[in-house]
Amino acid sequence: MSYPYQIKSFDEYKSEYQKSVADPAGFWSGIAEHFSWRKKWAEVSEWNFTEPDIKWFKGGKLNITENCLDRHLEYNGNKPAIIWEPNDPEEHHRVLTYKKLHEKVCQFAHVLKNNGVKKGDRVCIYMGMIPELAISVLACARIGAIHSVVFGGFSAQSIADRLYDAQAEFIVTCDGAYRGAKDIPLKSVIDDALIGNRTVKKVIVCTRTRTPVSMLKGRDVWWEEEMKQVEEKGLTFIEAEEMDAEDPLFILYTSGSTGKPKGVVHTCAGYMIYANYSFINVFQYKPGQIHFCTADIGWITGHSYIVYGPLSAGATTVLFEGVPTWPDAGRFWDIVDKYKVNILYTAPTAIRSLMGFGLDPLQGKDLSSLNVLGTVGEPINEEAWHWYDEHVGKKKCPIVDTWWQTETGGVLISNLAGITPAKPSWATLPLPGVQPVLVDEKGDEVTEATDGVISGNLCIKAPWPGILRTTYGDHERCRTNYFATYPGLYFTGDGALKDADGFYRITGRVDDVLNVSGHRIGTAEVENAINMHAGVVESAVVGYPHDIKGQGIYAYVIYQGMHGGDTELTRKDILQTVTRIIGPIAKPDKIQFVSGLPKTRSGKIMRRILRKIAEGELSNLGDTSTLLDPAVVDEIKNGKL
Ligand code: 6R9
Repeated sequence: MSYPYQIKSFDEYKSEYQKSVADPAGFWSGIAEHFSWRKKWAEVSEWNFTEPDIKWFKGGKLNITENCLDRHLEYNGNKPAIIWEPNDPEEHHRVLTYKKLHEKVCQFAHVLKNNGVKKGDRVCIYMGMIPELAISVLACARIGAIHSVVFGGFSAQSIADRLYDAQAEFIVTCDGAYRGAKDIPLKSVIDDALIGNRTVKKVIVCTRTRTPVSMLKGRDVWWEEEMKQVEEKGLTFIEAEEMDAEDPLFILYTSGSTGKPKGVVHTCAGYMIYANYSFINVFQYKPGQIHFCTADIGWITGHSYIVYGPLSAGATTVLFEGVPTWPDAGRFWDIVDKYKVNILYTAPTAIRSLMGFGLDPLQGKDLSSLNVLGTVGEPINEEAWHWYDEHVGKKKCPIVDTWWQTETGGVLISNLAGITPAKPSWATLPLPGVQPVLVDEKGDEVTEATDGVISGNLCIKAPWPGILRTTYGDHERCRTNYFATYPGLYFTGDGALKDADGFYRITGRVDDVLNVSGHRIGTAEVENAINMHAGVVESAVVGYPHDIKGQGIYAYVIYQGMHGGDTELTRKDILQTVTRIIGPIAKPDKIQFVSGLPKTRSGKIMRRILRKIAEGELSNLGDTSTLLDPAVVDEIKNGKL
């Protein structure tokens, strides 16, 4: 494949950017032309941010899997699409060519159909990082079913909530998953999630760990047996469902500042084009290169930069089952050397954790195949940036610091590898088609700079094709969350700085969303989970700086009837409760038992004060005069962990 819309110089970036702002329709239709359409669109875009109502390529008909698979078969059928590296380096890896992947996707699409899945049905996918996960995702897209991938670390309760919210009727899962030294019993978690569930009709179970499972008659079927039936009929192809450009492609749940996670909805054409465009431009992918994104497909990064972006570009994408530190902290470097990886895309938290092992794990690793490095998920500190640059990239690989969100579908602000300038810990410039603006609390654009730098809340003025369209089943929630804070603008929830060159630096969330090891977790979600524990009267959760995770979770808990005063046991019980309700990723790092929380006279918790105490800034707590009971602050300060 060639990529006529790959930007080749800084000047070209500037002119493309200008064009994208002056004539978005002309700009995006020039890119959309390079995809396979069943029917061309009538209107490039139609939108308002009030309702919001956003449409791209209206009237167009297509199927994303024809773009990710079929169109590569003629010239690149024997090229590796997916290289799968198992958790255990001793186990044999697998390579799926485009031809093989196409065949498997078609066959599994038959399996889905045979089990009653139809266009528009919601299919929950809860699997480890094995090729069958990508196959399931693509098979859903092939027949127009809406996939909702749930990360393998979420608890039964979290899955139950998501199944209910999406009214999902089908689940694809595994017996278990390997992650480092751990085996995760996925099917048994699904069984728990299905207690009391009224919508799910079928569960398809793929074998991976041979963990014993219980298979419910009439509901649960084995992946292998279902595939065998299709194979025995000699079926290797299924016609792709013709989808409207704006038909939903997937739902992905993500945390917000209030309530339960929301189901972000992306649609077929706009998402595809944006994932592809951003992949090709940010990473400067060249045909034949090996791309390794270390994210899990359970997060948006895996959707866009393991599956849809690379495959729509005919690229080779590495899918890694395990974790960076098992069997040792040299695992990423072994994978890079084994497959001659050219592009490595990971998270700052992974880099910081590997830094902690020193340089020994890098001894004897070649890494000379690397051309481009990338980071995503949270702000990268300069120390980690320089370590990545020196010890991994050997100072010859551009680092792209890619800022984006589940809601944006693809990267919005980043340097383009080797094409536009990099600046450590700055995401730098917006991609063509993206118009950021920094606003103050009132929503007015900030123009006043301090020392050449403007600071404000990051919003986007106009839609790009990959923007979310709604939150599943609750459009009003989408409006209030993203489009109502500053009328006429998409509000990201992040704060940012902008320097005199127009470069952006993302400083972090300005709402009650935590970013722990690059995972988004709402403080309210964690509080609700803690409050489920019998004996907890009330709790308040804030973030605090954490050397490796970026942010840690600090919980203040009012508790009654402590195990005869055994706080250690109570602490463990609370952690257990949070693990059950959400999953291990939401476990507080610190729990401080308190007798009261600082509240205003109207009963609002003053989180600002709790945040400062958690950060260790005890001397400057600001104005506490509006508190109902200022004495409580001293008590909390004195008891700080
Ligand atoms: C892709 C992804 C989104 C939040 C986002 C921001 C933070 C992501 C970042 C970054 C600074 C970067 N974030 N990339 N902050 N620099 N390069 O991570 O999506 O899980 O939805 O998280 O992550 O705070 O708002 P998601």
